[in-house]
Parts: sequence; C-alpha cells; structure tokens
Amino acid sequence: MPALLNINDKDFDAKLARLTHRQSENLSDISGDVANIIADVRRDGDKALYYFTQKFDGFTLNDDNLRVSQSEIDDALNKVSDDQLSALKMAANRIAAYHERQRPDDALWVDDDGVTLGWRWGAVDAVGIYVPGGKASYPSSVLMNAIPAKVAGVPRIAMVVPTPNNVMNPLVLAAAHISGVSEIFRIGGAHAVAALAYGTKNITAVDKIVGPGNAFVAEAKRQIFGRVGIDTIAGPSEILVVSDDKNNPSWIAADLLSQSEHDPDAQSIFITDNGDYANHVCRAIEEQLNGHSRADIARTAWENNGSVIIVNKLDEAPQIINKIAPEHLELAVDNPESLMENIRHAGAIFMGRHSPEAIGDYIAGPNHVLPTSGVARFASGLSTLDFMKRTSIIGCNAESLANIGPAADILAQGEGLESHGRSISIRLEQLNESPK
Ligand code: HSO
Ligand code: ZN
Repeated sequence: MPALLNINDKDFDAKLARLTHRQSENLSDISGDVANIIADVRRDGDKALYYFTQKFDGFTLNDDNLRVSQSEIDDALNKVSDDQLSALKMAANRIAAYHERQRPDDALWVDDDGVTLGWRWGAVDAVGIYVPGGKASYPSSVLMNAIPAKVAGVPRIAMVVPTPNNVMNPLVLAAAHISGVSEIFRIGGAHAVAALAYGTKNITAVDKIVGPGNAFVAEAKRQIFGRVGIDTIAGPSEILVVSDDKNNPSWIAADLLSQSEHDPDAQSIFITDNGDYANHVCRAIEEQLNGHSRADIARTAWENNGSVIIVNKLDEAPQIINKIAPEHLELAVDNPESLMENIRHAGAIFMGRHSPEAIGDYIAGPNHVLPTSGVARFASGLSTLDFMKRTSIIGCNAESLANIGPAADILAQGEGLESHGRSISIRLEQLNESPK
C-alpha cells in the first residue's frame, strides 16, 4: 500500500518528513572496491579495461574492438525503423532548440572608476558521457546529455556504454550519431569512468563526465571529481502529481506509474483535494498494473515509496511541494499558473491537464536530467551552461589603476603580502613621476 496522508492528520509533518528522507544507497560500502578499480586503470590502462570487461560484461575486448566503428554505426542506423529515426530526429531538434536559448551572453563594460570588466563564456574541450547498459540504456538520455554539450560548442564528446555479452542497443548508437557524439567505447562501470578521467593509450582523457549509472559508477564519479568535472549524481526518478477531481483517473494513474516503472526505488506522490477521487485513481493504478510489462518494478515502487496526500484545498499543495522539492511536478488543474506562483522548488513543472511528464522525458525540449532527492532546493536540471565555463576579464589603464590601486595596496599590506602591494605601488609610483 502506498502511504496515505491527510494534511489534517496530527502527525502530518512527521509523516511528510519520513516521505522526504528516504533511505539512499550506502556508497561507503563499495568505495574501497571502486578505488581499487580506478587504481588498476591508472596503472594498467587499456589492459585493465579489457580485464574488467571480460569479468563484468562477459566478452573479450581488445585494441581493435574497444571503439565502436563507423560501419557498426551505419548498421545500427539501418536497423532502426524510419519511424524511430524520425522520432529521434524530432526529439534532437527540439532539445537543441531549447538548449540554444540557454547559451549565455558575454559581457564587457567600463565601470565608474574607468576599469574595463566583463566575462567571456567558453566550452569545455572534451566531455565524456556515461550511458548505462541493459534495461536502463535509454536513447533519450543520450540525446539529453550529448546535445547540450554540442550546443555549448564542445568539440569532442566521447561516450562509454557497457554492452553485456557484447550486445549493443542500435537505438543508443543512432541517438549518439544524431547528437554528434565523436567517439563511442564499448565499456561501462567504474573502470570506464576511470578511463575517461585519467585516459589510457586508446582513450584520451576528458574534462567533464556526465550521465547516470549504477552505484559503482556514481561512486567512481565521486572519486574522480576534482580531476575532472561531473554532473550531479542522480537518484531514482520521482514524480509529484497535483490533480483536482476533474481529470480522468486513468490519466493520473498512468502519470504516477510512468515514474514508478523506472525503478523499484522510484517515488510517485499524488496530491488531491478529494478522497473519493484519490480512491478512483488508486483503483486505476491497480488496473494498469495488471498485466503491465514492468509490473514488478512499478508495483514495488508504488507500494513501497508511493504516497497519496489529501488536502482540504489545492492551494495547500505548494507548501507541501516546496518541502518535497520533487524532480517532476505535474499541475493537472485548470489554472496551473496560480499554483505555480507559490512553488519554489521543483526540477521541472508540467502545466495543465495535457502535459504528462513523459512528454518532457522525450520530446518537449527541456532536459530530462533533473535534480532528484530534494536536491531541487539548490540545483537545476542539466543545461548548456553545464558544458561551459566563464572567464573573468579585468582591464586597468594608468588612470583607473590610480583610482582603485591604492585601496588594493592597503589590503595587500594588511595581508602581509609584500609583492602583491609592490606590483601595484610600483606602477603608481611611475605614474606620479611622469604624469601623462
Ligand atoms: N524520467 C527519467 C528519464 C527517462 N524517462 C528516460 C524515460 N526515458 C528521468 O527522471
Ligand atoms: Zn521517465
């Protein structure tokens, strides 16, 4: 049974707190193993990659097949149907258009003291994209990770994807091709992350690694952080649906299950102001779980982590939502704008009755890599900016140095940093000698 909460319950706050502090995976147990794998890759390079691939993925890798060849990519493109290819292209175009708008402007100005100031944005040189293998090998996630990097202007995008028993998903290859990935390597796990971070003979190191993975991949990303950049580490998917009693209960049931089906640890929360309607939605969920292709996963997630919250009126929802800070938020009501005004923390908001969350997973355009586990309190979804960095620009001339230099000199003296002070005063002295 999903948890049933009513805002009028005496212990509502405590129950809500329990919902938001779900047990997260204990990474410390595996940190030693991951450190050993990283050390092996640093010492043995490609040889270590071949060893771990044999051990974990069950096939023989060597210098010739580590990298996916152009003819394999061409084969994959032939294998996917025309419908699939054009759907991928439509998604890619919409994602690119959205992320183009995120490209930030450079700035340069002269301030009141005559100092030229500004910043300039530039792309990261090389990005590594981790794509999980097996069931969670989502072509849509390839698009979501690679396209913003491309739009940012990253010249080299290397992808790693584990292929258990050497079986590759052609849709993943097609998505990589469409989004401009430059190199694809048939490896996954902590060793793949280590190879991207430190480089081997066959894999040139990158500057930033993004993309979801299992606990070993997450821990490896944590351990190589600092040497290279990483994205935020994603937890299980979450959805929070706010609905009045005017939606078809089956629509809302499908929306809640759309995230439950990702992972037994996924969380779906439903807020409504009508208890009878909530029962209808729960019944529709049971119906849809019957014969569902991922019934085990979806049912486990819904029963263990799902929740139904009854409020007196929907205006009470935003205060609850802000405490949860959900990854995805659906506002399936007539006037979502008025609710949205009071929502401060959510990864993505889906407005109105015709915006199911899945539309954002695939085709709407915004990124589907979003902050989970309440991280939306301080973080945002993946964006073009994540593949760029900003360089500050500072320009003084003799006059502006005379305006602001003396104060800097005083601060340098205060810090006991003689040469800092001198580098300024030596210029100011020369100015006094030969006024221009
Ligand atoms: N909802 C997932 C992304 C995804 N859904 C990929 C389908 N494919 C992220 O929270
Ligand atoms: Zn999804």
